[in-house]
Amino acid sequence: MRYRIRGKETAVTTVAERQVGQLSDEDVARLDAWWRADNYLTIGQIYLQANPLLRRPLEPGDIKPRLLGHWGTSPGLSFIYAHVSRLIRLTGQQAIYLAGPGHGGPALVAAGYLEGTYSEIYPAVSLDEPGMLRLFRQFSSPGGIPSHVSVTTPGSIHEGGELGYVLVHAFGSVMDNPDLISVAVVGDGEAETGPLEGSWKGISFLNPVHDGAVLPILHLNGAKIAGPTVLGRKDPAEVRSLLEGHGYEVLEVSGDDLPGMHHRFAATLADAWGRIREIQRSAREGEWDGARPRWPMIILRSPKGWTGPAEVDGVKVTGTWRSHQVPLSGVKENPEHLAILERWMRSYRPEELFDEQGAPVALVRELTPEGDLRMSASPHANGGLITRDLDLPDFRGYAVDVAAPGTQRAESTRRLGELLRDVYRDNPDRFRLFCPDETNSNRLGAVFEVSDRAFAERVSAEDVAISRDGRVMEVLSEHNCHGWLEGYNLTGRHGMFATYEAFAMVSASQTVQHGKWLQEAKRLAWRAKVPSLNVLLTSTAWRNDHNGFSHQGPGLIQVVLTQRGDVARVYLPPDANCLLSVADHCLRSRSYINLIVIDKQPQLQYLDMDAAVEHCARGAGVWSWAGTDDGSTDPDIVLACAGDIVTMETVAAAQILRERLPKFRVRVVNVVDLMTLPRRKDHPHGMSETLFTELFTDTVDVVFAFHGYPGAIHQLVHGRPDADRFRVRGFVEEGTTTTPFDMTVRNGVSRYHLVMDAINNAKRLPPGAAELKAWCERKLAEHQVYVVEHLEDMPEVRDWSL
Ligand SMILES: Cc1ncc(C[n+]2csc(CCOP(=O)(O)OP(=O)(O)O)c2C)c(N)n1
Repeated sequence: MRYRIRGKETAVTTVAERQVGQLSDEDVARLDAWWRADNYLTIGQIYLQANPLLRRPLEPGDIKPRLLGHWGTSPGLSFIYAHVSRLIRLTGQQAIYLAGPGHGGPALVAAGYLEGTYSEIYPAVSLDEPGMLRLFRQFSSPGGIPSHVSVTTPGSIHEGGELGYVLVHAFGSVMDNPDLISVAVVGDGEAETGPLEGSWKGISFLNPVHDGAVLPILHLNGAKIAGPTVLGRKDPAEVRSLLEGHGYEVLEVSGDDLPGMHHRFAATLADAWGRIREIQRSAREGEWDGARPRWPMIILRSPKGWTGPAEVDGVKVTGTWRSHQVPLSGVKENPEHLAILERWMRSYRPEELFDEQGAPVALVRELTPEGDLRMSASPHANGGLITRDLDLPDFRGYAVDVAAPGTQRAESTRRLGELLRDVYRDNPDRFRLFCPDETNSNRLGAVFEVSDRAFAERVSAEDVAISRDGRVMEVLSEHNCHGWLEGYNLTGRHGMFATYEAFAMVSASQTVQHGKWLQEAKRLAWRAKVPSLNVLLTSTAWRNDHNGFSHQGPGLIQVVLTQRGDVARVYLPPDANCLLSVADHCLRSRSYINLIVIDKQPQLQYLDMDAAVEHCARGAGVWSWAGTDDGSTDPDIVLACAGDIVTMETVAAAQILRERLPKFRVRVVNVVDLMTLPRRKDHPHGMSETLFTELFTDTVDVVFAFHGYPGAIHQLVHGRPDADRFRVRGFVEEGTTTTPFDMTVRNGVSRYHLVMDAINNAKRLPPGAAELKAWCERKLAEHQVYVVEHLEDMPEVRDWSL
């Protein structure tokens, strides 16, 4: 095997590499036995509810009533697994396995079972005949396990249900994880997805010194559910150039002949592993010239449904899309299909693989690595076990001095950037910021004082704060950012994904899928809690000065608040000190999705640090300094707000009412933690009935100014006393490139709209209310004329403060 080291071609073959690459007859026998055992268990899971070891001929009653699962991808997944296990056994390499086509779940469940991990975690699924039967019966069945490589599968950090994310998870898992190799099997159907196509670029951000390595294995079995795949039908030379163009050293294995495939795959895997080790060794020993290494990857061309029934009812199955799910249907009713199934299962010779008790025989077990090196038992895949808390500075040290509420402006996210800079500095091995090219734009650029952007491609003289040693992750792909952070979190490390609010919807599906993962993980005692997925949305709908409508979309809030209360949190800090308090809380939390929404522009500051900490701890509170309500009786109206810009409008509206209708009693309530609004039985953060009444009363009308879509608040206060009295204003899809205040006007959430709403909804109106309404209407008309003429907001609005 040949490597490029310091520009020279060198032949290096280590002893270990030779061992991995060459198979003796015994090696082939072990690999073949393990693979047969895994395939047998895979088929058993899909089909059988009795007679697991075929001790007697199959009968219709042995067959499950509903045949669910996916066979086609499974033999390829287990073939690779067997070879990687052998490599681990020989070399002690730490590795985890990510199955892109996660629908091959039974193959990975079978692997964990053969490795003994499954029974260690789920003792009822023991390594004997009754345990095997449980393994079969639980698969895809009510009360059992799902058909994918899901949270219940030991060794998994990747479900592979929603296709496209295997490489992003794999790359995230190896960042700051120098000893780990993540083997990532990419389905050729999966390779057609946008996220996957964009994720080959992971190597352009990998550092061979402080990061581990990803070994992508593109599994070209040629078919998807119902047809051919693009890469499967492309000229192989084109596929090769595509991947070489991404910077990979492409190694190929192709065929279905046995044992030839074992020999060729073992040699190729050894080659790939040797190349990875050599890249790492040379970089870690100071011999690296700094150029982006050509990391190896493997293309495996093997038939879909390999070793399954070649034909069924005269139609070709193996090697075609027909083997994707359950290649034999109607087995209970169709004696011919039952006979094919029996022949198929017996072709693996189960009597050679499992002993009298039903446990795997020595030949099968001999492939299994020791203890934690088993991929199904790797602590990397149960990252909460090895996670270390962040060393966090005192967030109070970054506070904005607030002498009086609403009198001075500051860029809140800039303070957060300073906090994150010090988190980077103090946690060089376990914290990263992920951002689609907007760290500076989001005012988080202080992090560059201690870390560059990571970049493994060529750097030129004009580039700033970017180097191969950097650890700030900037790639113009929300999918990569989100997925890398998930992989980083699930292997025990901490981070934050900061993105423009509107484009968080690009990766919203990942947010949803990760929420499902966290939710399921919480049901499993053996899955230790992992650092939370922190998402910071800045550059929000309300202040997208030069961007306009495409950049105005608060949809992710809507997405996250429909997730289950055990995992979802939404915070809308109104100013810098609240942001710092919320961020500190989120960085300490475990196994949540924390959504934080705050704008990056200079904005009014309201609370000093002590008040902010108290306010954020409660999640919502009365801002008595903003209203005219002394708390002795119910106010005439409650002006509530959640979100920075609408909070300013609310405080301004309260001021107008205070000055122009001094007898009108207004209470201002600010909500930071959106999830305090639901009833406690609907969300664990839900505030008590008493507190809700203290803030919102039981009967007074509430004019609620919300950062996002108004329906969200109605959804959240559902079931609260007289929920109909909430009159919510928020973003109603009125957007364009315009002035900041005009955005609030267009969406009907300006201070003038709020004042009119207050007047329209209060049960008791003092004299002068009608005149004030008319004044507001005049102000709005004045605004319309002014902005068109002057191209900016009226000074009384633009420079407004308390
Ligand atoms: C994003 C997404 N779209 C569609 C599907 C439905 N789906 C499940 S499996 C599959 C085909 C996958 O083909 P491939 O990745 O080649 O896997 P394999 O052939 O190895 O089964 C599709 C389209 C999905 N799971 N995820």
